[in-house]
Formats: sequence, structure tokens, C-alpha cells
Amino acid sequence: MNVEKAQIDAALVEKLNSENNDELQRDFDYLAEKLDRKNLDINGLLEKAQAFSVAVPSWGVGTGGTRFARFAGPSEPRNIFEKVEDCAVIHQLSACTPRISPHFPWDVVDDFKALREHAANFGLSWDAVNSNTFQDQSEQKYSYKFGSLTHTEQAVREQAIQHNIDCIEYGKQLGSKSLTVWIGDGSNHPGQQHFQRAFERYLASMKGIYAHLPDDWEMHIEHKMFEPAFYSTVIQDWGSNILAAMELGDKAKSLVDLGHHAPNVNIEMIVSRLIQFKKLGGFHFNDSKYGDDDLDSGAIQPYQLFLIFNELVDAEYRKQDAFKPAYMLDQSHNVTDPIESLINSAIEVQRAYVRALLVDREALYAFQDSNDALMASATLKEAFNTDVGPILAMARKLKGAAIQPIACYRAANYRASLAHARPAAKGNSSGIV
Ligand code: PSV
Ligand code: MN
Repeated sequence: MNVEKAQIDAALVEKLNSENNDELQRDFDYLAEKLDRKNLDINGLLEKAQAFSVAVPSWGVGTGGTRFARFAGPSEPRNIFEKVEDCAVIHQLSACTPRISPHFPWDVVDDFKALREHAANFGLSWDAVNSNTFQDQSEQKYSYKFGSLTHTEQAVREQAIQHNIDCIEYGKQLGSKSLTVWIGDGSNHPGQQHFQRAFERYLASMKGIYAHLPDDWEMHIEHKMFEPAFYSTVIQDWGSNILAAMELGDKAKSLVDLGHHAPNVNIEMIVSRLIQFKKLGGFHFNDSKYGDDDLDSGAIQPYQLFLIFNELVDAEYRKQDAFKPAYMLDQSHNVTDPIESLINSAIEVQRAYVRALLVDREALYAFQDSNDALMASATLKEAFNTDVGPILAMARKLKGAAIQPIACYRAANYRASLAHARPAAKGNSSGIV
């Protein structure tokens, strides 16, 4: 793609890179030597790091916070065009986020062609479109207070179905290839909802949407154990998720948001099961300590992120059939600059991937087959404990991005430079779910 515009002065990126270049080269050469002793070719790893990418959620650069409060930051983007500009900064400095995942109706515009071109000017394209029937919009006829795709009343379900069909239409104009459906439907009181009938209504509604899915699209179903429904949710876990995906057809797959499970659930094993049955659609990466905390990827449990990538790289290694999961971030930022958090998270996800590439798979299989638990575990730990930072930094440098993205972002004074163009919005809305 021809990149016409850059958000951060390219001369600044180059200047800072030249200051850091010698040190990076020394670190890279030393790592190359260490990996060579294990018969690992650093250039192959470098190529894979360069080819890796993860999509940025449009809502992640926007109004973050928690559901309790939102503390506005300086020069926040006020619409999807400005969000695209912030996503461009993230990609320019990290070189691994070339796609944006939009959310509707938040990101609806009159002219989708103009939006697509605006992104293309920065070398950006569009990932999965996300529908929103977990919130009422001022112009909508029926409320989703008691559900959307699973509502007891047909008229409400039809409205929610139509919204998803509209999302597909918006996505077609942007060049997206998938629709992600997460609903907040569920119940807060035992007895409030008939589990089976609600799931039947869900399947019927989803079939209505699926019928409008273009042949080269996928539909990604996102499960979540709780919130905003606190007793039961209709698509509560990966079990309900995969059942729905199997019922709908080959184009329907399950999406794993890392924050959407019960505490201590073995997410990497869920990933393995979904891969085995060709139902892994993709991810919403984030991290959490308690629930759906939407913290930066790798901030709390980097080993879990590595173990998930261990499964993904294993599938790649074994050339698993129909394996092409979509990677996306889904985070909310309360105390950091969203651009910095998203840069860091993208790099953490990339780091987990490259570390997983280091796993000696044949050795691991042999330890598994001979029941050598200690050495099997040590094989994973050895890969996890390797500092692949020089590979990631070199990948960025070779793609014209920043060796030290956060330092470069801060040196550019991006937010301050936009102070006049983006005056602070008034009001005190709460965060997103
Ligand atoms: C729900 O918690 C979720 O993870 C879904 O992906 C939504 O689309 C997103 O967050 C934004 O609310
Ligand atoms: Mn999500």
C-alpha cells in the first residue's frame, strides 16, 4: 500500500533511530549468536516478526475509562476520522497494527468511501466490524433493556438483526471481511429467563444475520461470562459459543476475548479445542486480574499470553487445516494515554508470538510422549525467558518504524500539537462496557 501521509515527523523517527541504532545492532548480534547455538536462525524469526500484525479497536483510541467513570485526556479524537489519525500514529511507530476494527453505530459516517480513503492514506485498512445492540441509541425505536437478538419480542429482535445487517453493509464499503457479534443479553435474576428458549431465539436471530453474510466473510461470535448481565448471559462461555458457531455453519467461528472467562480458566486449552474443530475465529487481546478489566495486553499475565501463542504457533507448525485467526486488541484505558497503551499492547502480543516461535516443538513432543513433565515445562519456559526485544526492535526499524516507539511518541509531542484542533469535549459520560 502506498502511504502518503505520516502523523509523526519521519525525520524525528529517523533521528532517534540513528541514536539507538548501534546499541540495537549489538543486542541483535548477541541474540543471533545465542539463538544460533540452539540452531535457531534469527533472520527467519525477524521475517516472521515483520509479517505479524494485530488490529486496533477504534474504541480503544477513543473514550476509555471504566464503567464507573471516565477521565478525559488531552486532545482526544472526537470522531472516527480523528480515531483513524491516532491509529496511524500507533502503526507508524510500531509497524504491526495496519488495520482498524470499527464499532457501529459509534463509527457510522455519511461517506464510507471517504473514511476508507482517509485510512488508506495512512496505509491502514479495516478489520472486523462490530455491532452494538448492548446499548440504546437515541433514534432507535425499541429498547434493548431486556435483550436484543434474544429479546422475547420479535420486533426488538428484528431491530437488532437489522442493525447487524447494516453493519455488514458498512463493512462491505470499508473492505472488511468479518462481523463480530457480542450481545449483552442475559439475566440478573434466577428464573428471569428461560435458558433454552433464549438460546433458541439467539440461534434464529443469528441465522437471519448469517444469511446476509457475503461468501468471503466470517461471522465471529464473542462470548462473555458476565456483565452487564450478572446471573446468566446467553452466550456465556466457549461451549455456548461453539455450539452456536456449529449450528450456523462454516463461516461462523468463535472469538476469544481474554477477559471474558471465569477466573483461572485455562484459556490456552480453549484455544486448542477451537483450533481442533476449525472454529477459532480470532481474539480480542487484553489482560485482567479480576474480570473483564480490559488492561493492556501482557500487563498482568504475560505467561498466559505466551501459552496462548504456544497453541497458535503449534497449529501453524502442524499446518492445521483452516487456521487463520484474526488478531485484535480490545482494551480500555483509564490512567494511560491510549496511544501509548495500544503501542505497548501490540508489541506485547507480537513478543508472545515470537517467543512461542522459539519453542523446540519436536523436543516438546518427545518430552510429552515420554511423560517427562519437568522437561516439557522447561522447554516452554526456556522460550518464554528469552528476551526477543532486539528482534522486535529490528523488525520495527527495518519497516521504518521506531526502535523505541514510546520515547519517540513522547518526543513528538503529538497530543500537545493537537490541542487547538481537538478541543476537550464537555460532559461527564461513563466509560464503555
Ligand atoms: C464487551 O465487553 C466487549 O469485549 C465486546 O467486544 C464489545 O464490542 C467491546 O467490549 C466494546 O464494548
Ligand atoms: Mn471484546
